[in-house]
Amino acid sequence: MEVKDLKNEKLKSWLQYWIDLCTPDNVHICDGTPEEYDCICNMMVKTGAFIKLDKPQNSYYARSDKTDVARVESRTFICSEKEEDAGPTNHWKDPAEMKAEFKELFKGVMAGRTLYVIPFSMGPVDSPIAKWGIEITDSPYVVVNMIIMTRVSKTIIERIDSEDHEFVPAVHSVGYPLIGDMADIPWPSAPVDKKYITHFPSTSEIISFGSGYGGNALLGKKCFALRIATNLARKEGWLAEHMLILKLTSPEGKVKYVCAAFPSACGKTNLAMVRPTIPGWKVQTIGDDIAWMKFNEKDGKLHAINPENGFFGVAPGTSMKSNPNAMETINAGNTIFTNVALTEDGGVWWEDSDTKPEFLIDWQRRPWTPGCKDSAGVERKAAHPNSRFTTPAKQCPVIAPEWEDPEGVPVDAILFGGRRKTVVPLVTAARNWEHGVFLGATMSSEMTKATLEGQGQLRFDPFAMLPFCGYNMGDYFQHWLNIGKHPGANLPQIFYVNWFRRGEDGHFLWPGYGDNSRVLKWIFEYCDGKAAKKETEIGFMPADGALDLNGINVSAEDQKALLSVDKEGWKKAMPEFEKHFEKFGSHLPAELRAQLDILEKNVGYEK
Ligand code: OXD
Ligand code: MN
Repeated sequence: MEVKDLKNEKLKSWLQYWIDLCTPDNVHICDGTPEEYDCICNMMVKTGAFIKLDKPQNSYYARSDKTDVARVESRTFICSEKEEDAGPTNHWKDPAEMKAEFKELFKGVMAGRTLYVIPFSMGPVDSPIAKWGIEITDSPYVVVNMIIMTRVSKTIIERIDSEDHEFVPAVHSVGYPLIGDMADIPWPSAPVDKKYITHFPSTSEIISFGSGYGGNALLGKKCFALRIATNLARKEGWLAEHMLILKLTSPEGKVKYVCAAFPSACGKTNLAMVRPTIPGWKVQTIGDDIAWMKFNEKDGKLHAINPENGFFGVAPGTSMKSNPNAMETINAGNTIFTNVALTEDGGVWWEDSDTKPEFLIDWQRRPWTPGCKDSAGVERKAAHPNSRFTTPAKQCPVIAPEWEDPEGVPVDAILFGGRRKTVVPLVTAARNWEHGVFLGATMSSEMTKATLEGQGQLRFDPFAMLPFCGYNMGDYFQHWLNIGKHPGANLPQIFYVNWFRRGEDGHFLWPGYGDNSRVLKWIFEYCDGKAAKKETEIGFMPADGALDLNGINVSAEDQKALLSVDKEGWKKAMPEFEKHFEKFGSHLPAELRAQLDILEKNVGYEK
């Protein structure tokens, strides 16, 4: 298939516009087949962009430019017609001005390169919850990562062409044309102040310039499945969320589906694949990062799909101890590693993994030995802290058989949570939907730096969506409240969890990891109306003795701290809650203001 053969005017003229502007040497329409994947990987090995690893099998290694290592929130923009619609938590650019700037930036930008056209589905191709997109990119690294992370197929472009199927148009360039006989480099990208990751809600377009890394470039993930999808979900009455999805099976074989939103670095992938420590309980994975949930009119429940097809996980900290199922997924092969370290025997390594190598080549191509320091005397990490693995979800040993069910799975419980050393108990159940939305809207995590400095500053990250909500966050709160009013809705129960509470001497009060299944068990019973619970100032909590602690040692004192209300701590936090809500001005729903008033009254806070 070639662009000239396309019949659909919208599709054809969109593609032709960008081809004419970017002037690539070649155009390649991707089909997502294993042959295409292998062919592009081999080509990248030849150009030096990839190293083929000896282990795991069929796996590759890439090192980025050292200035292009993470999502750049400061260069991420919502280009709504009105600035107010982007809201106080997003950066905004005028859409017409942005497009005018892109006309210049993209002029000839793919000279010397191939323009790849990637047709993809977010979610199982024919799911009523799935959506389709086409990403144009000049990065072969993006193509092969997209083949793992989304469902790429030729059928999608053929059906867009013949059925006029809706699609999200997404354009990406690394912003590094090869002019004349200029040689390419392993990781082309543009300087930070030239990078743009932009979203146009009124046309559902995504345009990304200058970065080849992760969410900046794999446009199906954060740009489409969250920022654009939140806009579509608001219009169409569903939810696009930064949540894992897991299947929880009791020893009696009863099943519940749980979604959970935690900010980055709070263990979403670990919980999605957790190995329970309580006999007979089973956890299986549906997704580890994003959930799309739509009402199913038959049972009135929100049904969730994982729109992704792979895991793009942070490598450091992933080990047989923290997440054996993720390690098995990776070790099954077919994985792309980015910015980790290389071992002498042709494998990869990162901090806090299972081995202690004596020698490595670090992510910046330098020799590394344990304890080696940089020129400022600071111990050097071998892997970049945001180094990643891209690996197919289907390789996960605990992937649930229904993970690709086009109808999605009926959600019984939604968990919110963050990393809190103090105040926030192990688990709280919301009194009702509005209270649950309040818990999501006031989600917070301690900023590590602030904590080190002893300031205990909270960073509010509502619904773990701070960098991912594609419109005014206050209106997004209202959308969540509206979902609760859906006629005939059979809503999930909402909970707030905190695995990270510490004692005064700094020790973790809760063992975490596999033992988090004990909290999942209480949640399971709660959803069935069978959990022993007590009502408190902040919601419902496990009654004394209700949490299954058989076989672990949590002292009576620690249990008390984990499962009681620190009224003084809550009282002290209220001014920060007030400040957080003030940001949303007239967009803050009255119901949430009323929820804050209830909390303040319950904990005895006077304004
Ligand atoms: C991610 C993130 O990469 O949340 O998933 O930053
Ligand atoms: Mn994420």
